[in-house]
Amino acid sequence: MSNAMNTKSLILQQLKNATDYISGEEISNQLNISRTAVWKHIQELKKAGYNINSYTKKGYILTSSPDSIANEEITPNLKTAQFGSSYIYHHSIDSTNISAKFLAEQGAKEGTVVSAEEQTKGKGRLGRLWQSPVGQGLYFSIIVRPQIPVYLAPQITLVVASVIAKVLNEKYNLHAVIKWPNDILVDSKKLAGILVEMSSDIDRINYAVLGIGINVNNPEAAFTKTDTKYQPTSMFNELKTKINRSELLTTLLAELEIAYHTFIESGFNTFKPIWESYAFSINKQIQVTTANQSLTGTLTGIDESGALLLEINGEKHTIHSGEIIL
Ligand code: BT5
Repeated sequence: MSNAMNTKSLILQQLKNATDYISGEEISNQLNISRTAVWKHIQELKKAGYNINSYTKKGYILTSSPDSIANEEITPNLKTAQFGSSYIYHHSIDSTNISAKFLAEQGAKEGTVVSAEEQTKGKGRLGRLWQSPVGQGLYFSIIVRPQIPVYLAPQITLVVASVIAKVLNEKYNLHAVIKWPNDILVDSKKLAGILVEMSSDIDRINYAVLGIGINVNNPEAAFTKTDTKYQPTSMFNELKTKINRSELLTTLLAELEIAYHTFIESGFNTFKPIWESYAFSINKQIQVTTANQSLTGTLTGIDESGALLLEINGEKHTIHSGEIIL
């Protein structure tokens, strides 16, 4: 965080903690900056959407904060040691995954998070697009450097999916399920997607970028129905109430950090039952398309590597990559 950002954040914290007006003089004394500097930072906060009333004799009072995931709203509220300790926020960006990959190549530390209010080229799998309208969803990417065998990398997507499903169910009361491998659905509609991208040698992962997109406060009309396969939904659509995105993001970062460390230390076995407990259509008939065929059978679970297990006429099939058709 730059010094200017730090000071702005500190002023904001003072305003948030104050129960009444706080004078410019008091802020300037506490932070050891001039009153003009205080005034300038206040103007910047106002521009960023904070409503701050000022009276010459009394000072400043914060009357409302924007629903923002800028540093000022995230950094002071982080409950993590690593995830988000370097937090790079953009108002608008092509894709947080593209940016995170670039930073990872430059040596960015594990746990670096890139987020944005809007993505102009949000990425899905296989060159698909992720709609990322400004200020409505969460779009963020976490850089990790897992020391695990390359063939186990697909498990990372499943760990992330388990965490998102758990948080949505337990903290937000949403009946969210995981559609293998990377979709989070509510009521058969897509609420969130995960895109894990990685760089590796034959025997070693250099880094992985965990890209997460969640529809949070999008009104239904916000989605362009580009693809009829997926009916989108948002937390707001389902719960009929606005969600505080910064709180959701800091909660997810905390839960993801714990899960990631458990996964690295103890392996996927801890997550397999959690994943299966949230799995969409478990023990039901599903149709799966892979690169060269379409299969119909009963989804019985996943194996240790994270591959999908499908039973067709009593025979077990293992599917490493593909898509479940709704
Ligand atoms: C995904 O791909 O679901 C992965 C999405 C990952 C997005 C995050 S946002 C932060 C990070 N930075 C990025 O650039 N990406 C990641 P896939 O399974 O391929 O699904 C893509 C399909 O979902 C599209 O073809 C549409 O049908 C549908 N879709 C697109 N935008 C959507 C949205 N906002 N909500 C629901 N469905 C959507």
